[in-house]
Amino acid sequence: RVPAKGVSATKGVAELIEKAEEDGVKTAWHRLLEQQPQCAFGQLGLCCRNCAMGPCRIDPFGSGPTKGVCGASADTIVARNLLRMIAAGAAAHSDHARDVVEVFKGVAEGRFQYYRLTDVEKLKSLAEALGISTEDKDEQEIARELAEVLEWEFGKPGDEPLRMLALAPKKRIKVWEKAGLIPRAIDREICECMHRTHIGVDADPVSLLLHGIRTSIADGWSGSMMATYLSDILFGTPKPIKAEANLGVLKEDYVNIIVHGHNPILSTKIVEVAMSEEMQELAKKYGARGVNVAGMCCTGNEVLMRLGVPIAGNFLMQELAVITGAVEAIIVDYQCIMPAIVDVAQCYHTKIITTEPKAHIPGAIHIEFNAEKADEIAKEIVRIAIENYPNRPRDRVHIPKHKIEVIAGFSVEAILEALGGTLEPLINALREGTIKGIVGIVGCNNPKIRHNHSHVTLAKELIKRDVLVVGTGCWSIAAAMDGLMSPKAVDLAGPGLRKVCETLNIPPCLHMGSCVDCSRILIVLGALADALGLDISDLPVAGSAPEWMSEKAVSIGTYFVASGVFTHLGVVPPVMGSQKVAKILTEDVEDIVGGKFYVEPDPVKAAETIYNVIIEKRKKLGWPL
Ligand code: NFS
Repeated sequence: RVPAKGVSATKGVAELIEKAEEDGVKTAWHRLLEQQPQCAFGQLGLCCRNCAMGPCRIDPFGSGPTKGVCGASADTIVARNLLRMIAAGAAAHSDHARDVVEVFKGVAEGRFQYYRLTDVEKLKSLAEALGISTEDKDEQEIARELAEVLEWEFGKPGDEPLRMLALAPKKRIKVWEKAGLIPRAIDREICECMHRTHIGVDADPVSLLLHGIRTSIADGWSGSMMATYLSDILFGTPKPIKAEANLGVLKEDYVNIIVHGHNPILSTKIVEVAMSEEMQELAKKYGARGVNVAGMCCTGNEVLMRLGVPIAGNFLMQELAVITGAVEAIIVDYQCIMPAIVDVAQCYHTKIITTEPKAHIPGAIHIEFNAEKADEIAKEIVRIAIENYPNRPRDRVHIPKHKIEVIAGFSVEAILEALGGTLEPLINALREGTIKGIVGIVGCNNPKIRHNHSHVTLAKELIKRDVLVVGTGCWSIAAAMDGLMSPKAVDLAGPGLRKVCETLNIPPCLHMGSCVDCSRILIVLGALADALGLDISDLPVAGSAPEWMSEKAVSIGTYFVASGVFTHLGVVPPVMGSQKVAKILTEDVEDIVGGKFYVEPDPVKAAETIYNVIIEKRKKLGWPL
């Protein structure tokens, strides 16, 4: 049994874990218990299965083998494994971006009638930033030219830098140039990760890790950045919007549909179609009062930020949503979708519907989505959910009561607007010390640590020290469910931050979007640095992924570091098998890029250290402490 009361800081989670046990259902927490003890070689990063002479393991205590069959040392193996994690993470973000580019291109060419260019201003500003003239051109024409440039980001030949790097601050580019870290093409860097880590190629941990940094820059400043920009252009740039968070957003007498995954191309359509008169009426025919759509994980963030769709939970809550017994369908695209939801769904009536050619789950219903027929397909999917309503096992339904108000939608543009159109008020507040610094908290959940506890504790510890917290992903959902994104949360902020929040009418924790929207944080940092004539590494800022688990989070953490940010990880990464690699990541890398990793599982201690780093940076700038 899982000690339900202790596993989560979020209301409603414990009661559903207890329900799972009563219903004979296993969750990630149960499966984690079954996995104990987990392999120590794997945890240390000391296991190599990159060729068939292995698998090889290095003895961390030095009494067994110190080299793999090919002669690879612990340092080589650990660095190679980390590089592959970065490659996978960058691939996930960037392949998502590629899908958005394809739809964007289709819209530009007039092929996709169900999507349109919503934020034309953003379209023009991105085009201009990339050197595409917009004069005397209509929006379709600009979009076509932009699509072509962005398509080439993935596989362009030659050694020219990525075009999207035009959005990075000049001072950063200099740092990267000096260290030979400028990425050339997204797919190329990812491909090179795989090449370098093949048997008998790169054995030097330094050169392996530097290429990891280069690959992560391609993710943050191009792949993820593109996904954010184009999603804004297609669906609108988020503005502050009120909604609700936590499983209590599910409704007893409505057809409940959850959109889960990452890409707004699918989820936005599902929301639009489900909310249509036609579908609401259809739901009534099946005995429900209507259709209710809620989000989960990062695509939940996408539709929360733009449409105010309530968010039901973050990564570790996907199975719990099914366990409520009140969800007719979970509609997924890709990433962070546990295959387990299909197993759990077998004990209830929930239909799991996969939609992506590259993400099938055995036992799910697969209905392939395509942008050309978006509305027809979305209707077919929503209909399946509605028709499933009469199958709800009424005697086994339990929706926790908890839900809470959240203000989301803080895109860079929205933040600027709250500030009155310029960064000046924020810069002044930072300079004077009303706000001591800014920390971006991002990333997943991990059942190895108490669900959402580190997310909310770190945030609370920071805002009480007058540090403005912004963030994305599962962190932002955790913060929302804890009330940290409601105006009332100013009560938890220090006096300076409180004053700023009250003047600007913003919460002390700002929801900036999904995981690809970590790129929004980069834009804010770059703009702050430029406005002050500094480099990002000089700013009193930091990053954190307190409960990370995915390879995407490794890529994000690395591009934060690459961008000059002191970056905290709350879960120990699998690198401790090599002192050398651990030292490079937590010390030496700072001399090259100005940022470094810092690992601390305790969120209170982490907050202290992060705060001290911010104070150190303020000292160097001569700003009041
Ligand atoms: Ni990002 Fe982690 Fe997944 Fe989103 Fe949540 S688990 S790395 S936060 S949903 S991508």
